Amino acid sequence: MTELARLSFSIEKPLLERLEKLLKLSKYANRSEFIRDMIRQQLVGREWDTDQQILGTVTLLYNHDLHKLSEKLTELQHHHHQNILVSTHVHLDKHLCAEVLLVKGRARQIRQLANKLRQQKGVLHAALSISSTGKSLA
Ligand code: NI
Repeated sequence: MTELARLSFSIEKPLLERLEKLLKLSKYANRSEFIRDMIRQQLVGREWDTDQQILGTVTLLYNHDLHKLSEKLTELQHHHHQNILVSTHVHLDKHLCAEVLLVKGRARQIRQLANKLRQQKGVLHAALSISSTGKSLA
């Protein structure tokens, strides 16, 4: 296990009160883990901002009745096959489909892929969730 370091820092009282409120709302067991997670969140954001190799998911919601939409989405995914690790398709009802893609690659490529999917006519929602390959978090 990595050796722990203890630190102290100064913070304005109103900001500390907000931190305590966030802690209470998020139900973290302790302040240290909350702050560790905030740091990790910043590190992941930095990976995305600097176009590193990242991991993420794209969630799509669309109506498959729309002419050629399914084919277009499949074609786009084939074009970006190197960035898509796995995909899952769920038929939500008679018309609506949901797809989740686990994606990996340069942050810019992944954003482009998510944008292209989002911009297809008939896609009702496309959400990109950002995560990490974990290299900067170890
Ligand atoms: Ni479907």
